[in-house]
Amino acid sequence: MINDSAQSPALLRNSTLAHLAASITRPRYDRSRMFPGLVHIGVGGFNRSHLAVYLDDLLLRGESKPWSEFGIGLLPPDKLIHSALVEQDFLYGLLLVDSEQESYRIIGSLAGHLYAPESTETVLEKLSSPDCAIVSLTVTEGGYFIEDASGRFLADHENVRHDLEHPSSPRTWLGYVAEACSRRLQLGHGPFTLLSCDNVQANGATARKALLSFGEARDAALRKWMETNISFPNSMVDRITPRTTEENRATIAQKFGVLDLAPVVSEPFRQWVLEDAFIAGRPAWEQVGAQMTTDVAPYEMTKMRLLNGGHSTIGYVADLLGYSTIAEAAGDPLLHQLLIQFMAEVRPTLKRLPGIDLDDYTATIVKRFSNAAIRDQVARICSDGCAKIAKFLVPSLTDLLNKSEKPRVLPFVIASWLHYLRGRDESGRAMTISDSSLDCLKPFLDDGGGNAGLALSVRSLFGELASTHPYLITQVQKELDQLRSHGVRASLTRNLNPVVAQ
Ligand code: CS2
Repeated sequence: MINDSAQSPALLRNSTLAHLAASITRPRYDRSRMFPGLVHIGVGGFNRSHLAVYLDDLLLRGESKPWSEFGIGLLPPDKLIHSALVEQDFLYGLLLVDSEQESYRIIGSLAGHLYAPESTETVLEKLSSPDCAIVSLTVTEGGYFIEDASGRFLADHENVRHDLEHPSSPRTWLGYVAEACSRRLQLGHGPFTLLSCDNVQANGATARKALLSFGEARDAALRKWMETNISFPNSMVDRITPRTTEENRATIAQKFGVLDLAPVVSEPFRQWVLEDAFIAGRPAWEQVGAQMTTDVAPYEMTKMRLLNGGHSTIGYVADLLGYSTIAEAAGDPLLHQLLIQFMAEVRPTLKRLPGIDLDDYTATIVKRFSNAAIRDQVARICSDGCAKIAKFLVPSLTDLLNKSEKPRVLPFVIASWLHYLRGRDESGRAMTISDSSLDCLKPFLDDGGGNAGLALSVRSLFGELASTHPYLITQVQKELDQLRSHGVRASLTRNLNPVVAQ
C-alpha cells in the first residue's frame, strides 16, 4: 500500500498503533498483560526477525500464558537500538521481502529493553527473578569463549577475567548469567533454561560448557547449582536478516506511512528446530511452526555447513570482486558455480535427515541467496571471518580430509579468505576487515599474507589439520599463489570450469 504523501509518517508507538493503515498486522493483544518469562541477551536484527516473531505469532493467537521477551543489550552498538526501542514503546516493524512479496507488520512481543552497562543492577534483577524461566542468547558465533579446534574454555580472555574479578559489574553474558545464578542460589529461586540461538554447532552444549566452566572458576557450589538447575537445549535457527539501512527506514515511511526507528528486514523463509529440554516451561512454539525434536545435531550441521558455509564461500570472493550484496554476487555465473560446487563437495559429510531432501534444501539456498529484495550485505557475511571459517568450513574440511578425500573447493575458499585479508579488492579499492579475532593471524599478516602455512598452523582455527594433512597446506598455498598472481576472476575461471565440464 502507498501512503497518502500529504500525511507525514506517524512515529511508531502504542498511541499511534490504532491509526496505522488497516493492512498492517499489529499486536491486537493486551501488551500490558504479557508474561515476562523470557529474557533475551543480544536484541539485534536476528533476534527481532526470529524468536520475537515466533512469540508475537503466539500472542496474536491468544495463548492463555502470554509469553513475552525482555531484551538486554551488552555492547556499545546496542545503545542505539535501545534508545530507538524506548522511543517506540518497544514496538518495531518487520519488513518481509522477496521477488514476490513485500509485507510490513508490527511486532509487540518485546516487553522492554535495558542497555546493561547503564542498568547493571536491574538487569541482574531481571535475570534472577523467579518469573524468568528462559534466558535466551544471540551473542554471535564468537561469543562463547570456547576455542573451536580444542573445545577449551578461554578462561584467560580479558573480559572473562574481568567478570571473574568483578562479579557485580560484569561485561559478558557469562558474568551476568553467573551472577544471576549466584543470586538465585542465595534467594532460593528456581531453575531456568538457557537457550542459545546462535549458529554454533551444539549451541546448547557449548553454552553449557562455557557457563559451567565460568561457574567453576567462581566457586564449586555455584557450578553445582548450575548443573542441576539449568537446562541447555540445542537449537538450530535460520532466517537471513541483513543489517537495517536508512533506505529501509525510508521505504517503510514512504510505503507504509510509519516512522519506524528500529525496523528489521528479512526474507520470508524461517526455520527453528529445538530440543525439547525446558526445565521451567516454555511457550508453545511448535504451534507456530517451530520443530521440537530430540536430536538437533543433524539439522544444525546441515544448516551451518551448507547455508552459513555457502555464505562464506561466496562472501570473500564477492568482496574481492567489488560486489556489495549477496544477491548480486549469487547472480555472477562464476560465483553461482562456486556455490554449487561447494555444496556438492560438502554434502557427503552430512547425515540423511528425515523429512529433508538435500536437493531441495540446496536449491532453496541458491534461491534464498538470490533474493535481491533484501539487499543482504557482503560486508555482513564477511565480518568475523575467523569465527565463521572455524565454525562453518573447518568441520567439513576436517571430515573430508580424515576420509582421505582431496577437497578442491574448500581450500580455494580458505585461500580466498586469506587473500581478502590483505584488505584490497581486485581494483585496488581498500576493503574494511571487521574481525574481532584477527590477532590470531598476526604472524601470517605481518609476513605479508602470502604464506598459507602461517595461517593454517593457527591451532585455534584449524586444530592439527596443517600437520596431519600436508595436502591442505599444498593446496591452499597453490590457490593463494594463483589468487595473488592472477586475481580472483582468473583463478575462479581456471579452477572451476574444468570441474563443471566433467
Ligand atoms: C550468515 C548468517 O553471518 C553469516 O555469515 O551466514 O548470519 C545467516 O544469514 C543466518 O545464519 C541465516 O539464518
